[in-house]
Amino acid sequence: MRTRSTILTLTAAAVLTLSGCGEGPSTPSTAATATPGGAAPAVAAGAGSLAVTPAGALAPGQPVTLTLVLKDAVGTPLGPDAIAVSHTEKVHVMIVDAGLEDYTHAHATPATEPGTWSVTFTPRFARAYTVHAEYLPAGAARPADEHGHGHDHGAGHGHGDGHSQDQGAGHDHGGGPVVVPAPLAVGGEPAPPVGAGQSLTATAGGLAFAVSLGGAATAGAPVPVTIAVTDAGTGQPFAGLEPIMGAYAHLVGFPAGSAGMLHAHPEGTEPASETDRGGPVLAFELHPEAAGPTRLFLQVRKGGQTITVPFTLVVAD
Ligand SMILES: [Cu+2]
Repeated sequence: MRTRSTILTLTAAAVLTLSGCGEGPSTPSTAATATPGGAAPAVAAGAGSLAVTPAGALAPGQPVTLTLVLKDAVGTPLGPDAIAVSHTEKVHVMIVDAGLEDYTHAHATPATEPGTWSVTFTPRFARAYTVHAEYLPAGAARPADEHGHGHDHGAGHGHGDGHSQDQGAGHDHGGGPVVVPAPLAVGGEPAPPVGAGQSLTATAGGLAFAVSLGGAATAGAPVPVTIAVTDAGTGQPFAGLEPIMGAYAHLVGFPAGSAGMLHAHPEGTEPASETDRGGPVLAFELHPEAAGPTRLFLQVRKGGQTITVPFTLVVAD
């Protein structure tokens, strides 16, 4: 089932890459309205559909506004009333290129047409991209959401099973957030293959990050992941992570060669106010779905600046 939906999504992406790479500035690539979810039952099952249309020419370094049309599994447009706030926003949009190098996490704002949202991003490459829309259907809001500080993955916050993420192409896991992908071709440039080597340490924004696995990372099985944060200058543990979108960190993963997406937040208490601080160790539970390299992007905030840190996790079969 998972494999089938991935293949269908990739087929749609391939078609788009072929038809959507005209360089003409006046071709707002109608091909980009191809909706893998709309036509493909395997993707739409339990989830919904996403159609993406750029409002202008797509070119590296140029901001472009994308129009997103969100529909539920039976084709009803999803406007602001149909979507609950999760992690401070209604519609999170994760955009990544096929080489898994250029990652954007943005938020969509409602547009005039029912179910229509807009979001602006600036691609770095003339490559194929995937746009993932993540939202929590209003009816799916959990009791935790009533606390009013952006809890969405209710089960991950001390309610028992520690499952604190959503994942996969159009996957809807029992009332939690829904993630729906759609292809977007910025250009026809081939993306370099995602490196097969594991890379679990990085330095960014004056901080050093080291990922540790609490077991083997295997497709289809949960694995505990901790990320230790230290001051890159002094080597001292860093416990000053500022809240970002209602959490101390966001960990988003993309398996190479798939339209799937993982999204996890640190276990434990989420920030209740702007002055709360997180770190020095962030603990997650990841559910890798596909064998091979998965690119992880950690987002944290320090000194008011968002720091985005890439890692590569190699997942065994
Ligand atoms: Cu998040």
